[in-house]
Amino acid sequence: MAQALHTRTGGRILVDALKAHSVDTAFGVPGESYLEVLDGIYDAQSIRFMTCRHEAGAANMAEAYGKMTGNPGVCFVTRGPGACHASVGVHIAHQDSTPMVMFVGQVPRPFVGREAFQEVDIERMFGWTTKWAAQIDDPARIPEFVSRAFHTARSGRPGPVVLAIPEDMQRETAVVADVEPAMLAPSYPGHMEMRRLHKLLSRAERPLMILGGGGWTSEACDDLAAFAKANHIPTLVDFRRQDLLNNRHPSYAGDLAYAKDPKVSERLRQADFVLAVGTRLGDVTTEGYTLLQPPRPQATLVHVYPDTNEMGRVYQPDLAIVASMAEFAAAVKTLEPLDWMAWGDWVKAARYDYLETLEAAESPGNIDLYKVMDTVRTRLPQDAIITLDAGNFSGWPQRFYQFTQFRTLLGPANGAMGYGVPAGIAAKLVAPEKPVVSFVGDGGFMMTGNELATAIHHGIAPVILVFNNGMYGTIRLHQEKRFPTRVSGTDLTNPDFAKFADSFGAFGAAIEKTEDFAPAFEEALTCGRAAVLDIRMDPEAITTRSTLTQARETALRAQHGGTLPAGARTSKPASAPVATNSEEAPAGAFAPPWQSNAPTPSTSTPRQAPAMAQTPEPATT
Ligand SMILES: Cc1ncc(C[n+]2csc(CCOP(=O)(O)OP(=O)(O)O)c2C)c(N)n1
Ligand SMILES: [Mg+2]
Repeated sequence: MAQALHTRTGGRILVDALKAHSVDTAFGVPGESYLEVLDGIYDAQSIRFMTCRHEAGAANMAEAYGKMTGNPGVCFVTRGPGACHASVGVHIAHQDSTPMVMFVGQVPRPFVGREAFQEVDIERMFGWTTKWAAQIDDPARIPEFVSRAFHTARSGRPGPVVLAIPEDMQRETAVVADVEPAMLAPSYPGHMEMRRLHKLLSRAERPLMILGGGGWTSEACDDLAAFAKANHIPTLVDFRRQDLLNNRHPSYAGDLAYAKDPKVSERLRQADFVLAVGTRLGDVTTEGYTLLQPPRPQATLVHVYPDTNEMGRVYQPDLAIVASMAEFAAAVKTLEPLDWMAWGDWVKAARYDYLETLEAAESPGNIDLYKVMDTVRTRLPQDAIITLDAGNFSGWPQRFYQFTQFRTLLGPANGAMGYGVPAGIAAKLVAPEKPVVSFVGDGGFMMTGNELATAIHHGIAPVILVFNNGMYGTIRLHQEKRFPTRVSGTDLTNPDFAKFADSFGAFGAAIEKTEDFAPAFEEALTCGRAAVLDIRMDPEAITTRSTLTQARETALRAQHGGTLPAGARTSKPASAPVATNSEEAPAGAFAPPWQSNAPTPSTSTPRQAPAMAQTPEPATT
């Protein structure tokens, strides 16, 4: 397209390049290192700048935007400190294969390499976690760099790109034309490969499909659902990818998450044919590379992935198909359906086992978390969006919420705490007409809960459910398994989250018992502003399958030849610091901190002080 060329500053050229790529939102925390860009955005009617309160929040929102839309989420941060804060979002985008483009205001070009004020070497810092990290030194090349960034972020295996933009480069002027938006270059599976896939599948007795990774489209999910249905193939999904196949589909057989149903693990071990689509067959998926043996798995492996570099990285496939998700799914859907009677019982059992996991789980204490999940599941429409933080609480939504539509789940597959709240804000920004519910632990909430201010500032209304157990529960559980009764560094003193929310101008309510939840949830969904429900759960409800005490006692038994040592029994919830000797802690010591009869607060619980070891958890509410 012919364009009238005129002189522009680098900042303006960059904003125009973003406009050319239809960028409508940029998340960030301002810095004096990119004033020219902020000034360009001042005039750009089509780009809203979402001012955040911490760069981790901004980068997480940009990542979630990328997951929600399939287009790169754009983030702006300032030099070293901003880039360092934001790096968690880049790591999420990397491990979750999410398109993202982050710009870092950089020291002036003449200072580069002198370790100037706040300087960081962007290329080295982000060398491992990005698909591409570079610095733009010439304003005339901004359109070229932005074009490459958008191509790179979306093509093949999607991922993050980080570009440093020196502040003097942004001020310099150039005469340069804008580029056309980046084109997606899909890769198609070959005809011969599809025939071979058909043949390998026809020989299977216990086939399994695994869906995961990034780069999916709604059509791709529909096409694979049709293929799974026509061939009755039991299908598992990667950790936090349950929205790739309708959980009510007759082939859906569960997710390869942490703390999954052991039958799911067994199913993958038993499979004689695995069709892995989009998944890297990574650490979590394969339970630390044990469910499939590297490099040559016991099952026939067909690996479909959009990047040739991933093929054979850990597992040698029998058939490697380099293809993008939509193109592979469209092709596989057209294969002649196979006679599935050979695996009829296998698929039925897989589905049955999954349905069994939905049956009510026991939840100790005054709040029945199963019932909470039942309320969430029945109250929300199917297009509601769920965002997850990292932590054990996420086992409840991951197990009991049924995802039926694509892009209704945003969760950090890299297990980064602090994701849930920013992701909820980004999701509600992108889809204001849909309910957005964020699940987060008390630990994760205190990492990025400050972004409530961002939600209020921009009028965004996610519902945040804080699973408050007064501890970094996940680590506490690991601790109890490895070092039973020796609680170290995992207990927390929390503010009153309902009042905390209220102080931001959000709706806040404390949930003390099961019956409190449904009316509060209703109000949260309909109040028209951001809402926080502080679910003061029993710390015993450490997973959907076991209590904290059970985990501790199992570990103690293992340490003591199968019997529980005298005085070691801990039958009450154990959120409080637990006796470092094996004597039973006094009864009141295990009361959750918010219970009215909880003992007097103490401000610290030094690890070394034996007298404090039996001190109750500080009351905070
Ligand atoms: C950014 C980050 N820091 C630390 C960890 C290690 N970690 C994993 S889960 C967890 C505890 C989470 O606590 P909380 O959010 O309260 O959830 P809970 O496990 O209690 O349900 C920690 C510290 C992590 N995954 N991410
Ligand atoms: Mg917790």
